[in-house]
Amino acid sequence: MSQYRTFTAADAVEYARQFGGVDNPDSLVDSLEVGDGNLNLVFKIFDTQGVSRIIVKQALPYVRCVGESWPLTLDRARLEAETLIEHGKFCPEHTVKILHYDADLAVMVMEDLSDHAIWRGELVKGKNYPLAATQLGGYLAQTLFHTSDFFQHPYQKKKDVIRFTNPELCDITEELFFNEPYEQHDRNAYPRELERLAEALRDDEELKVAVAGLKHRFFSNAEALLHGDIHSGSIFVAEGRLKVIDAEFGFYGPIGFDIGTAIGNLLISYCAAPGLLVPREAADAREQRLNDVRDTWNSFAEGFLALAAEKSTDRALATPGYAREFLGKVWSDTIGYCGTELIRRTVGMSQVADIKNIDDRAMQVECVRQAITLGRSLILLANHVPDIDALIMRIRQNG
Ligand code: SR1
Ligand code: MG
Repeated sequence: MSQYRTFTAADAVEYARQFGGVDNPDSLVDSLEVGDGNLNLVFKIFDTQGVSRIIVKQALPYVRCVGESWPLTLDRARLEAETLIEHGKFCPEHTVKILHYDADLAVMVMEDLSDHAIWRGELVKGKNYPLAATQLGGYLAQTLFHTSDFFQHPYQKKKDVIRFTNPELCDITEELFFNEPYEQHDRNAYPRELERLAEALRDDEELKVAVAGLKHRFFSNAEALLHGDIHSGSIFVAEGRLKVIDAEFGFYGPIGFDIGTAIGNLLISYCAAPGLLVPREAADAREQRLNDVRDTWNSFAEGFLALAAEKSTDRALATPGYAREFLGKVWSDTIGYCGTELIRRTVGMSQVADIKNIDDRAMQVECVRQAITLGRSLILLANHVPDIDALIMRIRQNG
């Protein structure tokens, strides 16, 4: 019988004392539940000085932002911890450190990152972290290369595809990214002023065929162990530092999904800037976001190619020229998945602070309109944008 119980604040302190690995466990005396994501409980554990020392995170048996009417597997805590541990082997500097996890309690203990801030919140404030995008591209290169067939032994890779099979969390993505925004659905949450634009998505057969292709590859292409939900709310930043958290959507999927999701959130910030900042600051922020998009892709692509040249273990995949050809397909997928992220965050259920924090209603609607039209163009053009310069040009043309 499962020993699962939902933690109270006191349970979280007791658990951190046992499993936090701190020198003086009795100094941990207090906790505060700070989870503001859609799914889980997150406790900060404080010492006698009031300093936050450690994080205890527990999965609930349902989707937190909806309630018990939407049950959700507790196995996501194991999947999250094991994905982060796996990514941490290959990119420790940019992956949050997991100190302990327990699959039965669906709980994990991890390093405290209180000296960092969530990147989305910083983007909303117009704060720039010039190294963050290059670091993010580096994290993507390291984690995606080392868990792929370029590097993994074929037996180990197949075992890991099974270990990281994540049907319930993938089902959320399959619905929220690839179905609901393109149909009438109760969970959609776009502004009523954009009904005609939403209707145009629903009526666009060419667009829906392209989205079907992206969904099909999400179902089938077990290319690498993805983070699976790498948006700016899953990334902590500080001056010169970046740490990725929240990998419960981890599974073996198409590499372009992670890169496209990450870039898509930078472009949501690009679209939202005029609604959040005064004009001069907004113009600067938009240029910074385009630089971030360029740096993320270049850092990923250069990192992946260098790793492929140096460390490919499969004799056929190591053939000179193959990694570059493969990256061409990853590039097209990246643009397509980036488009679906823009649309699902604006038309669909999972709305983000970049848009929600815009006070002026007319401006908010315009920012959403821009994100939707950009998302649609990117999905349709995914196979026809030759390189990063052409992508940046397309984004500028969108307005
Ligand atoms: C029901 S969960 C909605 C969204 O929150 C998570 O962070 C993922 O992005 C998911 O799509
Ligand atoms: Mg998350």
